[in-house]
Amino acid sequence: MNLKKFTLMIAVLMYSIKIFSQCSSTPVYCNPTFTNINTFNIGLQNVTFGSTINNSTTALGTAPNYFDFTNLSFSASAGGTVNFSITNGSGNSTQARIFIDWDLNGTFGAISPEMVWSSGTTTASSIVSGSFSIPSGQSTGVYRVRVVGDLGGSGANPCALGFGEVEDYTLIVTSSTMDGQAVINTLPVKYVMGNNTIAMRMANLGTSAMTSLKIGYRLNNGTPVVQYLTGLSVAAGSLYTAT
Ligand SMILES: [Ca+2]
Ligand SMILES: [Ca+2]
Repeated sequence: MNLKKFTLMIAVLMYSIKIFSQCSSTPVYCNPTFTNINTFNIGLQNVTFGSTINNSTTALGTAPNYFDFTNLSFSASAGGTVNFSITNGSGNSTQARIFIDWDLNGTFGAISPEMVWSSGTTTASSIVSGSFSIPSGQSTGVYRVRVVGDLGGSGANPCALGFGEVEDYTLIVTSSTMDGQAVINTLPVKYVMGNNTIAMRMANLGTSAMTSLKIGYRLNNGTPVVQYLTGLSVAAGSLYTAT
């Protein structure tokens, strides 16, 4: 049995009839802004990463233009290679780019290394593909990936677009010597009086399947609660959400 342990500390502020909790160790990323929101069919019709992500979506250019798919993940080890493909929107020429926040500072650099790939300008509905490498010294962990599709020549900025769409995904950099995981977030962020159902999203950073979990948490400096989850089958380099 591959036993893994999480410890989650939840800070709680208690008000008269409601309890609010805020707990997040992940960076906060910009919500992209768009100059032109209309049915121009500019954006991303499909995105693939490795063997685990093949996500077909609309690409209308109408609101919403930003999509959080960070519940979808792909994995690779440091020094490894990731294959990907992007299908442009059907309406206009598109420039697509992929960004990864390698240094986990909450921003995407506009140039290499955090802009890991750029398509130049390609025609509507083109399927553009390629690969990028995980830096050889990259730390094991969970990373935000941002895919941007904008009107050809517009620059495909990660935070401010002319047209198009933005989709975020999760990269898990794994290691054979790593047995740990990361708590990515907890849900809900707002608690009510009485029983609350909480969710914890975790990443298996190792290269073997995870079959059980030990989760510990403590509220308001109270007695720690430890819970064991067994019978799991969480593949190496993938996400798991416990509720
Ligand atoms: Ca889309
Ligand atoms: Ca960064």
